Amino acid sequence: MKKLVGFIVFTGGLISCVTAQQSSTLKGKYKPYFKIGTSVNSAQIEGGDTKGRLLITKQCNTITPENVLKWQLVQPEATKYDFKLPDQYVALGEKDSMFVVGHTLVWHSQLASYVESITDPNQMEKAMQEHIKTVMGRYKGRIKGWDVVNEALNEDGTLRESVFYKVMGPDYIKKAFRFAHETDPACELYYNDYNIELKEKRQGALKIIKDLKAEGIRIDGVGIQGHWNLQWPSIEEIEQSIIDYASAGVKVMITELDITVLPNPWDLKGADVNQNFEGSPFMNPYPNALPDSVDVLLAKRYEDIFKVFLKHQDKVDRVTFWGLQDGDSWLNGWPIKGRTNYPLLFDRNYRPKKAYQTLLNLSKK
Ligand code: 9MR
Repeated sequence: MKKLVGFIVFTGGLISCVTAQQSSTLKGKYKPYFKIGTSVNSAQIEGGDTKGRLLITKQCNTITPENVLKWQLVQPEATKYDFKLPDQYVALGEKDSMFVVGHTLVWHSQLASYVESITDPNQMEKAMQEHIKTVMGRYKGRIKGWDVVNEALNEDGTLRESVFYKVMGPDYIKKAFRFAHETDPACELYYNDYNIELKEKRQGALKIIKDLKAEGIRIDGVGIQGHWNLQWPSIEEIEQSIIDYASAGVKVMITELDITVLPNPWDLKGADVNQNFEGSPFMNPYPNALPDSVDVLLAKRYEDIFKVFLKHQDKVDRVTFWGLQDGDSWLNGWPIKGRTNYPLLFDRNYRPKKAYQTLLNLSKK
């Protein structure tokens, strides 16, 4: 997109106005509209992945830790914390003045085993409070927004029977948000989940937001994870969910965006397809390179998705990709191990793909 920028260049005594490309980076391009981020992994945090580190700094103004702040890693035992990588993560974001996100405080997955064995409601509440106060408290004022509760819903919009739900009942969500707000009153607090752009599950997420607000409990944003594919979900569903969440009074964030280009075994009928297709060329069609035709489809899909984000830029606060380059993506190992997927904007050599160029050149219309 060409945009006349308001500065003047002196060239050999001549004065001329400059028509410039709006920006040569994603964070620059989308700065007027929403933040652009990526999840960061241990190699990027520790510095082993120097190319990755440079690219993150260049392209992003917000980061999310892919794993290092999850309960199992940061507090593996009731009295044992490991803040080595989380400390480095926060410092990495601060060094370049990025908006540093915390992911995630209360989640049934990647949970420490001592929590899984708690059966007494008071003890569970104490464990939750302790975890939130200690982990969130350590980064008070530095981590600017936290995924307080992650993936609390079933696909039909009812509450998942997680260990927190079973032991504490449905109010565990309110308690988690209260503890978080008490710990860092200035911090933004989010509910984060996948498939909550779909109609049924969206009703569940809206209920969580409304119930919190009805009791005056702080919630600032909803995180639509955005683990999508080339056809699904529809742009209409994405758009409607942005509208519905904004109407409920929260900021909309796309928190874990990636687009798989591989066949999905769960779309197939029949049992045990996962095992049957393990290692099969049918399920891993591009082991060496992404065909140009699919690269084009991926770029088009990203374009369609970002058009709707731009259309609702007054409601969308942040778009974070789940991984920087294709080699980093969890989708190489899920739902089938050992595949070669291409869901992101940069290839395995950190080179921008067509989708990147498309997003950089997209005009807001
Ligand atoms: O990308 C993460 C992967 O490295 C972990 O093994 C996995 C464990 O559950 O979690 C992945 O990230 C998840 C995120 O924390 C929450 N939403 C779904 C993401 C993909 O599974």
